[in-house]
Amino acid sequence: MSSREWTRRTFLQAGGACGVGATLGSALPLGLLDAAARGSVPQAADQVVPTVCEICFWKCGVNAHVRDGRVVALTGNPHHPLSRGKLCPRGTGGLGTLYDPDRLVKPQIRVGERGSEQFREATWEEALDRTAEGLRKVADEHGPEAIAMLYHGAGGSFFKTLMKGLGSPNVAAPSYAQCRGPREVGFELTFGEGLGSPENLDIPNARALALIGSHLGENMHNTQVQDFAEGLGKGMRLIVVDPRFSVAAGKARHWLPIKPGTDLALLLGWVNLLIQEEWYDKAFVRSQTVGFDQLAAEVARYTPTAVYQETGIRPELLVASARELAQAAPHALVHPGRHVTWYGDDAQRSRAIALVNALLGNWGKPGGFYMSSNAPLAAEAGLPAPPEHRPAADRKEGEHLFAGSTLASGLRDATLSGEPYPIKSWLVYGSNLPIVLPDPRKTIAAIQELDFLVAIDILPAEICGWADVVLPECTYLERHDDLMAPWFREPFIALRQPAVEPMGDSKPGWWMAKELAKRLGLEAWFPWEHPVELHHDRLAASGYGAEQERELVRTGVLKTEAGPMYLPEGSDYAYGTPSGKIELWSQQLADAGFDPVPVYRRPEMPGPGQFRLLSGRAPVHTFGRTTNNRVLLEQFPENEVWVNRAVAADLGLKSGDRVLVRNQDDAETGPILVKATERIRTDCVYMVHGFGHTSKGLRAARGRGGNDAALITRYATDPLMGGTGMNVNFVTLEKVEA
Ligand code: MGD
Ligand code: SF4
Repeated sequence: MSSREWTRRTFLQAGGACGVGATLGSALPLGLLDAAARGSVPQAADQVVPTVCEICFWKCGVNAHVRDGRVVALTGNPHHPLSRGKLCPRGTGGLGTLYDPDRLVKPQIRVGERGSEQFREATWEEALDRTAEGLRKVADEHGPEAIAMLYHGAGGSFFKTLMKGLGSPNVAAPSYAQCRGPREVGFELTFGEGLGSPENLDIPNARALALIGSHLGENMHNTQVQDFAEGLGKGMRLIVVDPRFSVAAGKARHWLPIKPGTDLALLLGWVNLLIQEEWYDKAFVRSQTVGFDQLAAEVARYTPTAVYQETGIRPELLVASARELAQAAPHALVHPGRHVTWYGDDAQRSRAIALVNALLGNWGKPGGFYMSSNAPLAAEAGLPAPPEHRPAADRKEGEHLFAGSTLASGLRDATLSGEPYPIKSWLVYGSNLPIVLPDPRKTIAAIQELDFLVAIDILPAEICGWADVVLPECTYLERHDDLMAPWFREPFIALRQPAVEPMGDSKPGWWMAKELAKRLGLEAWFPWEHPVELHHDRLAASGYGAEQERELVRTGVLKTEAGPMYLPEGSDYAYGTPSGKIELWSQQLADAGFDPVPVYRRPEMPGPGQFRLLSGRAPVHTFGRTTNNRVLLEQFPENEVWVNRAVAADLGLKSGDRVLVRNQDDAETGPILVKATERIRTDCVYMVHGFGHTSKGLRAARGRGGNDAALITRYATDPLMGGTGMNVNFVTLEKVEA
């Protein structure tokens, strides 16, 4: 028996190999007990299949309860370190995605104009042939680098392999330049490493936590919200800096209702106070950092009074909040945030957050940044050497020097300009680009420059309406993806495996990528018949045996031994910076012509009658991905525009009215409901992102609420790394008469 036959049989015996829900003897009572305790699932389900959630990108372990070939409930996998037996409301509502009546279930080929959303159904054979032909033609005429892949989600890994085989480096996810990229850069420049996902924050043991616009609880990352609740339960003191009285602010000891755009001034004010009052951790700073004297000199001008003039935060509140952090140090944290692309100074603002944390001396300490570990997992072996290729087209030489990943917005811009070289085809996997990238007008113009666009999606999202070919993927509950082994405080490997058969003629991404590879002469990049063989090979090469493989299939998780979470007192940590220390003053930045210590520069402020547009999350939705999910829509049917109550009264508006929101470039969205509230400053308005869809196929989401992305026609590019700050648009409101 070959190792491949053995693998397949092992997986089949343990269950879940081929798209059929598995009968999991030992997982059944565990899953049911857990769920029954929460009273949320039927008392008797036929099968429980442990797999990995994809309603957002946190990747919790989910147990799918299957009866008669249908998933009837989703519960948190108690074995999985990220869910610990619980899901967030979005994860529980994943059934609304699985059984969405608007799902794509047949391949489609465009028949009308691009963007007209007119398609005919096609066979897989025809759709794949057409896709391979489109890609091949572009590669032949312009070189393989003229094919770009824009993606979001774990299933993208198989298409990334395809891109490697083709010889294109132009692969990007918007989660970098449109989300947490600036934060990674700010921390890399200061501590020599980024924070990744999940971030290594020891929130349960923090005695003080400051949130800079991170609206934990509305922004729902399961483990982090559990940690947050645990920390608060243990008496953690909370400081919330937000122009809006968020749910988290309701639990805070100090709410700092900051003027939007001025956080960097506030952070530098905290740095200055920690130094001037000698509240910083002197021993830590002496042994672990360089550049303290230069930092102290640079920040001396950010006095409480100067900071007040910019931020509107009263000096005594600035001092009290800094003292709160200092008193709890080193068990105190300033949360680094996640979606930090706000004003174009985002990498420097993140660096300022890193500086406050450095002065609190919390690196490697309980209640600070813990040391993550990950389970050993070998990369796929035996693949051919990738072809030589040109550098990525996302930026020009010498531009955005500190970017650590390819910029999705940069690939869009290269498509539009043809510089540094033409991009002529997009392979889009699970990313609704007209809503995800700032300035949708540019995105549509770039699409018009393409010779070929293929979209791989589960729903007829807006991007599909612009595609030449649409390939329907089955959902995360119907497919295998590659193994996952994230860095976390408890290292583990997790398996995504199907609970039920794919709906209609939808197919897993791995199958599509492999079929395309065959047509493109790249079979050598997919040397397996089924991903379980890939899983087995990677596990075997990492030293895991048959019993561990079975455990992974049976419980969805394989845990390994964790390294120490904290650094021993006095230990010599080798920071990944050029100096090997935490860099309070950055030579790297100075050499590149940037501020070695962040400098606050006042951003443009809204004019008379205008409001700055801010956006955020709701606990039951993930961007625009869930706003067609009828289960979740029952809980949060549409977004509202938050307006300060006094301002609303001046404008003749009250809660429940509908308005059109128009920006400085005359872009418009709505009608959207008004929420008149004291919980927001007078100079800004706020809406939850992800609503206001226009695609005809999204029958539940279409025309519901307002689309903040339509109003983001202006953005500020981060000079260090190319992130796109989006909170730079100003809007007015116009009442729509009923
Ligand atoms: P934002 O969405 O930008 O980022 O989560 P966050 O890190 O929280 O947060 C917006 C908050 O910032 C709002 O409260 C807003 O009022 C405030 N804000 C806006 N401008 C300013 C300012 O100038 N200064 C300050 N101090 N505050 C400001 C993002 C995170 O959420 C990410 S990246 C993902 S991928 C997940 N997505 C997601 C989801 O889609 N749905 C739900 N429910 N949860 C999610 N969690 C994750
Ligand atoms: Fe799923 Fe919620 Fe976890 Fe995201 S945070 S993976 S939606 S359960």
